[in-house]
Amino acid sequence: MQPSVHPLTPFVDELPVPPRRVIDQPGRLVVGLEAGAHRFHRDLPPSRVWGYDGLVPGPTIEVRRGVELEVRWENRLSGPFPVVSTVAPQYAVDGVPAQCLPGRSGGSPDPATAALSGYSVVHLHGAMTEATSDGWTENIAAPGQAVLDVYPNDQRATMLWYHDHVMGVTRFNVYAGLAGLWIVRDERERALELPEGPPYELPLLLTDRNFDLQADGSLGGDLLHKTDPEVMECFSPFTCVNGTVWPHLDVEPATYRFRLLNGSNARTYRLVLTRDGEPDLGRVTQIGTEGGLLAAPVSIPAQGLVLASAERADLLVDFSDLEPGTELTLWNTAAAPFDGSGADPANAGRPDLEGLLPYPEVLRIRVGEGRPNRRRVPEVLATDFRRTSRGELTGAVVRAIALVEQEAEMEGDPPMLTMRELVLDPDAAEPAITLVEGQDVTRWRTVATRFEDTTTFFPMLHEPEIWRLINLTGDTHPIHLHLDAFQVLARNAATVDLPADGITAGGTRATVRVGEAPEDGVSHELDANELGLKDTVRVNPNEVVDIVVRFEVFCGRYMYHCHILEHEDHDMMRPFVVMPAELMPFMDMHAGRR
Ligand SMILES: [Cu+2]
Repeated sequence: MQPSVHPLTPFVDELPVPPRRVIDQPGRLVVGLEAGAHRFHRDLPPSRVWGYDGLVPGPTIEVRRGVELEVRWENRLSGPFPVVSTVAPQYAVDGVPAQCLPGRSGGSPDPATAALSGYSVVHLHGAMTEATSDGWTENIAAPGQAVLDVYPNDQRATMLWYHDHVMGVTRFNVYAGLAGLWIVRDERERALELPEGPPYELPLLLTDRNFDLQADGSLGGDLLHKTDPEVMECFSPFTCVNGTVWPHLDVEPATYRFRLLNGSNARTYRLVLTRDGEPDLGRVTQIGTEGGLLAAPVSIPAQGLVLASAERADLLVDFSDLEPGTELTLWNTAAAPFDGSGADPANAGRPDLEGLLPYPEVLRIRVGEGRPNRRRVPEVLATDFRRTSRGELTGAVVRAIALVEQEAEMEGDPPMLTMRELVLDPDAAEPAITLVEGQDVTRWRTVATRFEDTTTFFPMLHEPEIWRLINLTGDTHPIHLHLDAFQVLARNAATVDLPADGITAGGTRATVRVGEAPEDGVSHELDANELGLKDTVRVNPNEVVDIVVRFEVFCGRYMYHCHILEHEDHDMMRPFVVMPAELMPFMDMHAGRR
C-alpha cells in the first residue's frame, strides 16, 4: 500500500500506560528533559523525541492534595532537533490534502527549527503555583541548566499536565514530546471510591502526529510538523494515545475510569464510541473536567465529547454488560480547523478529507473474560463547588478580550492571531469595538495587541471578575488561563460585523451584537460538562463567552493564551498580574466596571 493512502495498520499495538511516580510525602523529584527514541507504531522505526525522562509521554506524577513537591527539572536536551518543520504546498493526493500526507510533500525543512538546541520552560498546566514556579514563558533554561519549581498541590483533585512553554517555539517542543500528566488526589474523591490507578483507571493522552518519509519512500522515523501556506496550524493525520498510533485496549467487563487530555497542538476531537457500527455513547458518564469533579455526573453531548487542545474529561465507562469478544471503537468526528460545527455521530468512522481528517481512528477497545464488575456512579460528586450566579457579580470588574486574525506584515506569511485587550470607553473614537446587547450599547478601545505590550490586566486577589472573550475569527480558540480554574458563565451567540479594514496593527473595529443568533447552524449553548470548573474554554466563531475569574491564593505575573500552540506562539498570549487589594491604590489600572 502507498504510504499516502493508509500506511499503518490500526489497533495492532497495545495501549501503553506511562510510568507512574506516586508521591505520598513532601519531597523532591528530579525529572530530566532528555533526547530519546520512541516507537509510535509497530510498523514504524523508532523516532527521535525530546521527552521528560526521555519518555513520550513523560511519567505520570500522582500526588495527594496538600503534599508539596519540589521538582528539579534538569535540562539535558541535546540536538539535533527531532522534528522536521515544513510548509507544504496546497495540493491533494487521492483527495488527501498535502498537509495530512506523511512526508514533506515538497516543502523544504525550516532551518531555524532544525537549529533548535533545547532551550525550555516547564509549565504545570492547571496548577495553583506561585508565579515563580509557573513557568513564565521567557524564563528560559538552556541545556545543562536546571530549574527548581515548587508545587503545593493544594487544590481540588484533578488531572493536570506539564508541558513545555518556551517563548516562540512551544509548538515545536511539545510536538517533540515534552508533555506528561500530573494527577492530584483528594479525600472527597477517595470517599466516592472511584477507580484509582491501574488497571481500572487509565490516562488517555491524545496527540496528532505526522512522520517523514525515509530515502526509500517508506514511512520513516522523524516527527514532522507540517502546515500549509494559508493555515498556520499543524493538523497531523495520525492520532496517538499515550504516544502510540491507534492502539487497542483489552478490558474486563467492568467500569473503567478514563482520564482524557487533548494534548494536540491544534486539533480538536469530537469523540464518539461505537459498537457494531452504531454510536454507543450511553455507557459513558462524565464526572469531571479540568478543574476536578463536576457537581453531578452528566451524559456526554449527543454528538460526542468535544475536547479542544488542553481540555480534559474524567469519564466512567461501563463495559460490564458486554460479552467477551465485544469490540468498541473510539473515533474522532471533528473537522479541522474546528469551528464548532456539529457532525452526525452515525457517520463516526468515515474519513473527512476536506476536514483534514483522513484517519478518524483513535482507540479500539476489546472486552475480555471476567466476572462483571459494575461500579455505581455516585449521584453527588463535588461538594466544594457551587456555581456563581450573575446576581452575585453586580459591581464586578468586567474585562473584554477580542480574538482576532490579522493579515501578515510579510507578504506570503500566514495571518497572525492576536488577543486584543479592550477597555470600556464611552467616548472611544474609531477604531473601536461596539457591543450591542439589547438596549445596552458599549464602546471598547484596544489597549494591547501583542504579548510584549504593557500589562493592562491587574485582577485583585479574591475579587471575582467577568472576562468576556469575543471571537472575531472564523475558528474556535480554546482560551486557557494560568492559576485558578474558572467558571464559564455564559456562551452567548453573537453576530459579528467586521469591516474589511477592521483589524489593524494597533486598533480593532467591529460591531458585535450579543444574543443575536447568527445563521451558522452551530449550537451556541453551554454543554452540561462545561458547568464545572474549567481552565480552558472553547470560544467558537460568532460567540462571546463570559467567564468568572477569581484568583484566591497567589499574586504575581501569569499568562493567559489560546491553547492552539501555533496561535500561542504567534501571538495569542498576554500577561496578567494578580494584585493584593492593599496595593491596588498604587496601580494605574485599566478596567471597566459595571
Ligand atoms: Cu487560537
